[in-house]
Amino acid sequence: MAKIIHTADLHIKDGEEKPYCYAVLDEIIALARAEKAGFLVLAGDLFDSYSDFEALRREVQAKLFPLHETGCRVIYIPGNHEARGASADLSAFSLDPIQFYARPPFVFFEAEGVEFVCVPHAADYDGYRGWKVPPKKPGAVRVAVLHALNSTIYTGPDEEADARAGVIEDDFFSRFSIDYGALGHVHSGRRQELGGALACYPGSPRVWRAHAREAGPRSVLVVTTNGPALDVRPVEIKSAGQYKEYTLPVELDGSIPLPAVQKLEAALSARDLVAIRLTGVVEDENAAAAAAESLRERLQKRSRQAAVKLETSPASMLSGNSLARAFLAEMDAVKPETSEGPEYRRWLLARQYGLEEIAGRAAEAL
Ligand SMILES: [Mn+2]
Repeated sequence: MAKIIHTADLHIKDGEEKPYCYAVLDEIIALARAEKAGFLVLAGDLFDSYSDFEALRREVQAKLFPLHETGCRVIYIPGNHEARGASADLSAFSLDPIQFYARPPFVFFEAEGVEFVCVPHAADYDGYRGWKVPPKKPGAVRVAVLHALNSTIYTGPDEEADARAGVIEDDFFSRFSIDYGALGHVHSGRRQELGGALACYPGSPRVWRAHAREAGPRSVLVVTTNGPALDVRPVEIKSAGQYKEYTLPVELDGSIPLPAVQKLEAALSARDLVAIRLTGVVEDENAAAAAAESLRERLQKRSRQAAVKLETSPASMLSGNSLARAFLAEMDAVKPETSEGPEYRRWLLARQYGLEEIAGRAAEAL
């Protein structure tokens, strides 16, 4: 029986994000210790760029050293990001005792009855049919470590337009008798049977950017082999926080309803990355912009990072619209007497949604 902690795409970055990245790494190391894992597999993009790799590799090495001392092998292949802006050949670096495999096309080794095929990231893997991978020993479990896209698992486009990953074919897994594909590159978790193997993207263990693919709890995979059977269990990384996005309607005067802000704050953790879209029709967009900035400052105190985007339109765009004028007159006629309480809130929302609807139709008619 062997136990492997499988993670990828930590994207450790120098500068203000460094403490966050290290908190995530520390939690992964603590998990590997607690699980008494025999292997920690880092399937690429451990660093965000070559310069981060160069600046921080010694610190990361020092962090991982005690784990190695307790008997956990650390296996690491470079992803597409380690090569970003590289001015030296990655395979010339030693991260000892981390088993860093950067020499193309692959490195094969066996430990504790597990055979590893470690494939550093490449722009393509077209020549893999010619690779001299030894035949699998009877009773061995074979793990491929890859940082790549696979079109069966991930059907969307590579959203990293400036740093695309090589594509690995399904046939790779059957050809080399792979039991488990320890993949990296796709930041949301995925698992799929591929050519007789179970291939998994653990997803990034941290929130790398404001993007839907980063949403949801961040986790790593604990893979336990029991003969040919594999058990794969995700474990959430709490220090990662989550990516959360919300749309908030603003009032006609550009203000943001306080109850909505308080509700949102209550749902945030200090590690979260939060992105807000402010929508609605406003009298003056400058007032909305000022409210957006103060909301950003307020949320910044309650989260790791906050971004607020203004997607409003000014009501003056509608002043020449007869439907809008008639609608506002009707709404004024049913305006509640007090400007507080749920009834007034409902009225405000109804007016706002009505105006947005009219604004949308007016835009279509242009
Ligand atoms: Mn990548």
